[in-house]
Amino acid sequence: MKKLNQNRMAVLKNGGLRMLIGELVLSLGLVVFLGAFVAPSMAASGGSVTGDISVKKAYVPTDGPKGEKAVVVSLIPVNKTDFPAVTEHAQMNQKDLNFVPHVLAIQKGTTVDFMNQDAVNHNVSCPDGCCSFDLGQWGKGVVKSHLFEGEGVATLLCSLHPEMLAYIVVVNTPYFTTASLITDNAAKKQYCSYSIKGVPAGQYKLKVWNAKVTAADQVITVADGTATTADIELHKK
Ligand SMILES: [Cu+2]
Repeated sequence: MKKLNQNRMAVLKNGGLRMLIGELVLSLGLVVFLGAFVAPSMAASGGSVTGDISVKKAYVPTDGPKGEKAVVVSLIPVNKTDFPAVTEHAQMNQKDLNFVPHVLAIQKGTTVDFMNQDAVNHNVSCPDGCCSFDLGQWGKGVVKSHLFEGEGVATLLCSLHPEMLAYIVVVNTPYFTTASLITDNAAKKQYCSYSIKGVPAGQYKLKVWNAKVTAADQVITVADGTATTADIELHKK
């Protein structure tokens, strides 16, 4: 009888252990199964790149519609030059004899719509080698479009109004932002900050564009789920 009980205990112990192992395997399976769905979205979130921008030994006029406060920061992947096609159009309008916005950053392959919102005719043309074009003249409420296939900085002019000027900065990357310089006259400082989120892990060349000042390229490494800091010092061109 005693032996039988001992045997039963052993069976119960073994059975209990088997059940425990079974549950563990099931739980692990569930974790792996769910992980298969969660992991790609976590990986896709990438990292971010942020930094302070400051102007050194130079002054950038930042006031008014033609103020050069825009600083375009772009991250060019070191080992990648092909990106999904851009389907969304960007807008650069003509309003009160100005281009609005004064600086527009776009990914290469973006179509820009130019709407004339003034009562007078406007022209939009670009003399620069990367992206030269002339869209002719058109009146109020009319939109003309242009596809930017070249990389570089397109100076926009209007042949009817010599005072009109704007820039379209065409970058071969989906990872870019436009920061806006603040002028602190009392402290004699010009500065701002920038942030680019959702950047896939990898190595990038950080490039900076402003109409009046420039900065050296930097090579940075982005890791998933981390914020990489890259401060930028702008100086005379
Ligand atoms: Cu015009």
